[in-house]
Amino acid sequence: MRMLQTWRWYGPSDPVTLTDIRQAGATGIVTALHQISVGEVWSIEELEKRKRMIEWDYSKDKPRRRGLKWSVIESIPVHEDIKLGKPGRDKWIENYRQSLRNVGWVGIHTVCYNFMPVVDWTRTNLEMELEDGARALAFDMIEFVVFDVYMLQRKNAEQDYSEDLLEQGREKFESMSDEQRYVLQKNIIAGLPGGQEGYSLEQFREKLNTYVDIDVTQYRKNLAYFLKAIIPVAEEAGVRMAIHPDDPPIPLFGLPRIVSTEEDLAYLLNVYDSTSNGFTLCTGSLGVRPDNDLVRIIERYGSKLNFAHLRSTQRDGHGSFHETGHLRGDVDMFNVIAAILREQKRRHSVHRQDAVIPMRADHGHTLLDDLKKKTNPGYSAIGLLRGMAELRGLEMGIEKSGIV
Ligand code: DNO
Repeated sequence: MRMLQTWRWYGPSDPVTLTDIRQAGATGIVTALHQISVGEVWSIEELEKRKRMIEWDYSKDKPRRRGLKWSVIESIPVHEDIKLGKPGRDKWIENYRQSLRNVGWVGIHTVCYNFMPVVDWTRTNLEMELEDGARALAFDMIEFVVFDVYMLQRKNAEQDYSEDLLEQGREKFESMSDEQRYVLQKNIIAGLPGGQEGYSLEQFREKLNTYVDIDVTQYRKNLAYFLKAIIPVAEEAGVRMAIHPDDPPIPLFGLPRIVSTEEDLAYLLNVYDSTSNGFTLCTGSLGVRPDNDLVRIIERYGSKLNFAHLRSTQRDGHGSFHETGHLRGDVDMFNVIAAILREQKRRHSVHRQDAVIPMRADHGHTLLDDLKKKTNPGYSAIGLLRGMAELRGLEMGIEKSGIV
């Protein structure tokens, strides 16, 4: 039994069309109603409208099925008041619950979301040049220090870094032109596709300030409160939640990060034990930490693995990494896929309805023709097509070899 091949589509403004996606061989669509502001209810009307757009082609005389299904929502964003544990959070939680009921009603069963404070996924470089001329997303620790300590000048930021890093950051900062500094700032806080909206430096400082009194323990409590309120509704609606790990899985800007390690997963999955309270196995996020053993995570928590983002990174050993080919780098993709297929088999044997796990190739390189086009960083068609093709080939090989 193979995984369900999905593809993230950013909606009608995505330069990658639904036809492109179909031709790439995916059958599941992963998308969100990006036009709805954070916290508002996703109505049945809006959901159905988008679902029709995805699943039916109206361009000919007669509507035809496209052969695509809206199978995963990524993401329904969580309102900051919920993350901050503010007194007003119950109103936003009620909205979230209503959105989940509506999502289940229209027949979508998987919802990916995250609980990262202030910043969603974070990179310092969106077009790192690889030796073959393709471009990749990268996180450079020294550049991050440049931004945090010398540009943002966050209070007490120096305490978070070694003397050595601070020194390298200072040298780098001094060598950078205004334009380079501007690009760095933009990459880090102007918002990446599908993530939180962007901030100016001033707005960003204010946002960070709202978290000064929230440590990891408090932040975990805020997540637990949210889960206890939404998971029973998700269960009833037939929706499986899939929390996305912190990307990268380390503390940033002194903010609490609570979905970075196996221990973090154990905590949150335990808060409310249900297959509706699951996680997204993002191998590229979790895989940045050498202490995250991905295969062990699948073996231990596989019953709650509700969605897979497959990609790999290459660490430099000093806190920096870049996104490498899907079958290269630090992620042992062979054993990861084998472990997922084993989990599928196990589910099948106990007659679980969700025996087929949706997966998508995550973040491709920018290459070939796409280098000349305007694309969403990490989500250009050709790079993802390459990643997806490699992954499905590997999956087929593993399956046919009979080792699973
Ligand atoms: C980046 C994505 C994240 C992810 C959200 C889920 O490419 O993996 O933006 O969609 O964190 O809520």
